[in-house]
Amino acid sequence: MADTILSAAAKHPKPEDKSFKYGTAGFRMKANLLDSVVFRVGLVAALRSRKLSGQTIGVMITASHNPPEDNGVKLVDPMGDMLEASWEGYTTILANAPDAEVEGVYHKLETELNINPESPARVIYARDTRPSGPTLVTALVDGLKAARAEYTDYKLLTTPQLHYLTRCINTEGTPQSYGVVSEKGYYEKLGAAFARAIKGKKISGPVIVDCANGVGGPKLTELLKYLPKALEGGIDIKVVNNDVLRPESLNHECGADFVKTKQRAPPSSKAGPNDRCCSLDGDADRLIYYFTDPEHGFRLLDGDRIATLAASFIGDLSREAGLADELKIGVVQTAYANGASTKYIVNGLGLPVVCTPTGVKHLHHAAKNFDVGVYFEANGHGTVVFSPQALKAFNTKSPESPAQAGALETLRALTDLINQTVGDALSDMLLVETILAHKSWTPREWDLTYTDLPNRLVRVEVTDRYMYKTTDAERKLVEPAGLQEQIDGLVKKFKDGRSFARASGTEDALRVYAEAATRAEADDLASKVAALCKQY
Ligand code: 16G
Ligand code: MG
Repeated sequence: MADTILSAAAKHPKPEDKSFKYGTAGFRMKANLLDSVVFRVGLVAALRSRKLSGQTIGVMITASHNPPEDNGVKLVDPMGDMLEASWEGYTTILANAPDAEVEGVYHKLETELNINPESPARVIYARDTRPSGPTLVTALVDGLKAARAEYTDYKLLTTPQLHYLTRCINTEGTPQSYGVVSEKGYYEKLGAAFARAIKGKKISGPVIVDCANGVGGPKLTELLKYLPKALEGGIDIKVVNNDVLRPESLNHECGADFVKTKQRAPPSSKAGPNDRCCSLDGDADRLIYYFTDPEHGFRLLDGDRIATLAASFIGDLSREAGLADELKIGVVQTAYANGASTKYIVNGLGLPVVCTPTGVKHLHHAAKNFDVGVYFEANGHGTVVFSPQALKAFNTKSPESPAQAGALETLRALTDLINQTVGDALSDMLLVETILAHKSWTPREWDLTYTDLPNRLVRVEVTDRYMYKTTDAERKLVEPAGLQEQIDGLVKKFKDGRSFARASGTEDALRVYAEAATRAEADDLASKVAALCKQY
């Protein structure tokens, strides 16, 4: 078997002078540079599965909100979590080995990690709609074959669907079973849970869903078949930007990242005043809501808003269910969360907030320390995770009144509706729709819960982004020495000022975020901090 890896690696040569790093989004770059990387990810997936005695590992080929010519690849652990951190390092090592050494490095990892080469290796994979996907799948399969893994091709899926399936496979037939192992099983689970969650409530008007011309479009269209229809007291979903036949349209002037960073609706939007709109990103793991207020113009309801909405709803339900004292509910955010949202959660909702570094794995991990852990990045990626104790309480508490029974049933429905493996735009959208229906809120009423501080995010080109090292969940720089003191000095001059700088984990740049009492001050603070950082 040994020379199989050697000869297969030769068919997928590594571009010379190129080094790769498994970062917050796995490997992501121009698709034509990824062939060798994806091949080697196939090898790592097999090793990881063998290390875990044949539990199934997921591989997703996607570049999310990046332009169509990019692609990416990431690994999913058995419970649907992001790949364990130490394995990011092993994956990076294998990705950077010269072609002739791949086999040696593979066996070295096998020995060092104490992996039995005779253990079974099982892998499932899927991809988004990018034209480069099928070729990269070929490279992946060559890697899986060379490592003698069993594999299943799930073809086109959203990223969260692959996370869901990975967990389903690994829990099948156990008390922790997460659902039927099929794409249809996913739709049936969400559809049934949504029907239960909105029972007796009315969803007002349609919701317009911008699918970024990505894989979310066909998948949402499929999901619709499993949802209660508007005429039967269900939901009226209008799917837009659902063109997966013109690859160049993917994420082009539409999608969650466009809406969040440009702070405006996609130019193609035909939504009228107060129409409820939302956007997914290219692999449907981010969700952003918005509407146009006739008086105040475009209004963004981002990940912070979804987190506060979910936390307030689940907090209320737990109280109604008589479980408030038993369950620890908390919210996890990053430094990008608007200061007004943090204040609202702590002072308005009376819930604790934890801040972690950027990247889903950090938030997810911290959320697990609560019984109900609500986590969202401001960019719209997030979900809610429930502890075994919370699930047990929802399922076993005997209600003392019809109101308590109702609250418990809604909580149980939510645990099925919410994708607990990872942020899932389709599931999150049904969650938001459920909550708005329960509260009888329009987007405007949702928007009025608190007022965002004006903020600005700028991308700064620097010679070496690795020079900038942070602490305190990326809110403070420790290197270069002296820079943080200067930023602090600037921030003090602005009312409600806050600013931080951190190196991007996905591109060669520094990001500077600033917020302040007025738009002009936020812009001014951001550009001053950016200029300061550039000097170093
Ligand atoms: C990745 C992360 C996302 C984060 C973003 C930050 C995952 C699955 N995705 O897309 O959560 O917000 O990176 O990018 O963790 P940046 O480091 O370039 O600012
Ligand atoms: Mg994404």
